[in-house]
Amino acid sequence: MEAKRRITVALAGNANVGKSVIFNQLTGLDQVIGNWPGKTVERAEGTLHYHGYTFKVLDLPGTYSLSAFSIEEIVARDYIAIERPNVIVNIVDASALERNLYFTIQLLELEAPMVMALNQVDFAAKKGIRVDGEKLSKVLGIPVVATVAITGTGINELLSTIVKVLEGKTKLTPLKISYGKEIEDRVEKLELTIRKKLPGLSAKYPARWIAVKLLERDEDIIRKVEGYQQGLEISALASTIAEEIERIHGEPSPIVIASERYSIASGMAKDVAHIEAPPRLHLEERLDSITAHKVLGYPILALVMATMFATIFIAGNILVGALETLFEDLLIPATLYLLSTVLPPSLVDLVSKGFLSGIAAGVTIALPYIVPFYIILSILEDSGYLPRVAFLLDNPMHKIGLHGKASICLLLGYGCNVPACTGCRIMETQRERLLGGFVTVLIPCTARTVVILGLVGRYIGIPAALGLYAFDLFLIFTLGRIGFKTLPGEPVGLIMEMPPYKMPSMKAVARKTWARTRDFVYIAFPLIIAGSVVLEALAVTGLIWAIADLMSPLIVGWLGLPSIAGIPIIFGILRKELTLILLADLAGTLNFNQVLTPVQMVVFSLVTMIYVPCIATIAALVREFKWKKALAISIIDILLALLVGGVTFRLLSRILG
Ligand SMILES: Nc1nc2c(ncn2[C@@H]2O[C@H](COP(=O)(O)OP(=O)(O)OP(=O)(O)O)[C@@H](O)[C@H]2O)c(=O)[nH]1
Ligand SMILES: [Mg+2]
Repeated sequence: MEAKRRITVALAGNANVGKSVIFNQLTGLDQVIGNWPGKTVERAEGTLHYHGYTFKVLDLPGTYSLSAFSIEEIVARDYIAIERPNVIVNIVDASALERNLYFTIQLLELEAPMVMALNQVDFAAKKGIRVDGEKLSKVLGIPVVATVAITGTGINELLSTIVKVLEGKTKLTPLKISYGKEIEDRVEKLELTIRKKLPGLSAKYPARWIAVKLLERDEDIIRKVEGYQQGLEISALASTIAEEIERIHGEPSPIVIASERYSIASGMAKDVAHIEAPPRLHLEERLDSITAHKVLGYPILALVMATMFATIFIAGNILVGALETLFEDLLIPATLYLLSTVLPPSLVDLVSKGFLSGIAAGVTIALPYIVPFYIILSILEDSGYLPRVAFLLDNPMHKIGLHGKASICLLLGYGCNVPACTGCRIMETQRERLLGGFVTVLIPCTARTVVILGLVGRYIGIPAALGLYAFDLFLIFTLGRIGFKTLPGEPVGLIMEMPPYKMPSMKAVARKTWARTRDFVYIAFPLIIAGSVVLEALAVTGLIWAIADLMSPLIVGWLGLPSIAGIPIIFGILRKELTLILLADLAGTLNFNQVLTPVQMVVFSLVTMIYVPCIATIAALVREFKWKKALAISIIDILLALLVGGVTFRLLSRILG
């Protein structure tokens, strides 16, 4: 009997409660986590083996309700009702119990087999809130496990509870939600009729739930009901009943039902949560009022960004110096010496130029900037600062036809354009997503930062590098404005819950940095090495000069760069940092002073910063917006890069020369 059973477990709950942290704990995967609502935009799947079971774990996007307000909500409830996972883990934020229980009540109405993870109990305790899990469990009739997802506390107990439920050792006696008498009687009447007349639909969704949804005038359910024979009759009946409710309560029926649910949730929350001590969150509150301040907020934002890049730059430079010495004085000579004892000189040469120099360049040029960047970005993401930025930048964003949430995508873009592009789905309309994607890919990601800081920052100075970032923002604003004029339409207002500030967990930051660095190494290093080898092959065959000649009018004539720089720029489509790494490869030195003048450094960095982001981003664009739009965005970016590069070359040459 102990054959492995496959079990599906879905994690459901409000946004920002810790679903993805728990998902990562369970599956060992690395879903995005951070302190703002709406990170998970697509359901993710992972596997876990536990006590002879194979769990398929699903991380669902966060939703506040299970009404037909947004696509995610319909997706989530259809998944729960129709695909019927074996167990739903309702993840609840103990520090915001009432709002979370509102969602729990809807899950109960869907009659989903449920276990509750009462998460963030540590944060609730800091706010002086203690939730009596046992009492909550009795009230709801389902097991409640207290967890602190970021430390992994309670995760094992959660798993063993799920298994007990599966094996029938823990019985679920889920609370039946009942409304006030006038509503309750009518719901029951409608439920009975539905059960009788719509057996097909009642097999999919619980009949009582359909009744409640019809009274809530849920368009999706009305459509589904009317798709059945006798459906029209049912929806007419529901409509009459809803009107009766409206007459009694003097309010639209969906509101009457929602407020009944709220009062149930709030009654429960009062019953099980105890405010033990006055909140000790003075620091967080003060931080909140300063960072989201109408005036002070902006200089703080500028300071945060400048500090971020300056820190990355300083830390990066120290690391570059140390690693350069390590590689050039020790590792490379030692490896070459060892190789020369077994290989003929020509092969040693190939390995050295194609392989070793590629790795050395990757490690010494890229990693030193990338790792500190990831650390700082993770801290920003986990602290809760990003939603404040969204709030601050709401007005400027409206000027380019977007709203504040888009600024979160932009900020994430500094890390990597790919998730930032996908993250644009947190915006409400297709038009906003497209505009958002269009401007997001213009944000210099870490790879481009490697070029900007490693070249302009290092050889000209940090102010010049920061100047490039500022110019980039100007460009985004201008293009965004043009995009807005071409794709007219008013942006939806900013609706976003403001999560409280939190001390980022160092463990989570370390884990996230490690995951991102690992991805970088896995994806970028093979490309760096392949690029170096291809380049070496081009050099050996002499093809490199033919290509350089061919590109010379553009690269030398228009952009004013040395002809050799064209090839790294082409390779940069694979990964942006390749432009600099291959330039070092080609020049045979890590000292870029010997290859480029300061003006050329600026032009080279500008072109790299602006022209189409790497292949991975283009793929993300295709996925989100289909290939025509992706192609259009890519072409616009290439032309723009060339235009800006050529003009800058002429301007700077005139000013400086
Ligand atoms: N203090 C504390 N913080 C937590 C806990 N669980 C999660 N967090 C933090 O809460 C934030 C949100 O966690 P996520 O897992 O990203 O939330 P989510 O539910 O997946 O959110 P969406 O994908 O946006 O719906 C992150 O900053 C986490 O570090 C916890 O138990 N204690
Ligand atoms: Mg998530």
